[in-house]
Amino acid sequence: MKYLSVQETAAHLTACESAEILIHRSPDGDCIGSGYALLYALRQMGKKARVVCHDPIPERYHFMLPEVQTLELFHPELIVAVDVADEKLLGDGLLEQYTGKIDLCIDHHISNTEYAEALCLDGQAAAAAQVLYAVLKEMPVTITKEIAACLYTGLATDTGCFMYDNVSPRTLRIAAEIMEQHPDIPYAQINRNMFIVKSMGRIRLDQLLAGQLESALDGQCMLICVTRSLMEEYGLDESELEGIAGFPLQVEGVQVGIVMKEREKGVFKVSMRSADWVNVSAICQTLGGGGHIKAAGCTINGSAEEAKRILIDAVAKGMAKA
Ligand SMILES: [Mn+2]
Repeated sequence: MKYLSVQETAAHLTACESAEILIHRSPDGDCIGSGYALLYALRQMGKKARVVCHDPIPERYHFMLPEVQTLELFHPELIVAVDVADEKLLGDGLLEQYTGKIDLCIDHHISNTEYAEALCLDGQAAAAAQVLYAVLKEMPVTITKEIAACLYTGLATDTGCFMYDNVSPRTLRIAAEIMEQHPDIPYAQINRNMFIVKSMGRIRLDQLLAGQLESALDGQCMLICVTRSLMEEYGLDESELEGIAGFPLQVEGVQVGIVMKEREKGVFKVSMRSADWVNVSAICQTLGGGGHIKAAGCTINGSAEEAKRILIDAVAKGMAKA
């Protein structure tokens, strides 16, 4: 594995004839936005490119997708992962297919497992879109309206609409540059669709979640468990649960918020968020996961009660160490 600078990454991408772009499973605004921004950029340069994801792209992100998908088969010269901290996050089928074959990774997760042959990592960047913007600036590419909309969506979604403390002057400058160059992108509408609009089922779920909050460690840790049966009862799919990770942190006095989502029976996908001083990336790493200091995740196998105990134990240890 070797680390590449933004310039070297740009040169690598500029030199390739075709690329396959991998994004993580349960795709979010940042990996979709970054993945498609790169796709548009490569196609603009006359290269063949496609984005590959384990899961379908949720409907609220469809405005970023190209009108014409390539049906043409090609053998990609370069395999690029974007916003993928760990190969495992590609999802089962893709992991099998691509493991050990990823040429380049563009990422902003400090916990990146260095699985790709070359890595362009900026652990300070608020979003993969922020890293990609720097890379695209070094390529003979015009930041078109479609690329700009993708990058903006990546920045907005990974920063909670420019609210989290991963936002830096650089993040805001990129957003400002994009807005200056493309005043006709419906920014407010994108923000509204990403952060305000929810399905009726989701509104009902929020209500239900409030009733399900479980307090641990003297109220410093707050936990919610979303089981399959709950999702079925409320007619929800996983993409609708995307924003709930921050929900437990809304409670006053909470330092660590945990949301457990049952992906399949006995398998919980866990999102952990820190309000202030607790490093949840370090905690999740002790459980085989990782992420950012204030936003991380892992997967826990077992019954809901077992998983809760494991998580609360790990948080208690992590808080004691800090
Ligand atoms: Mn990201």
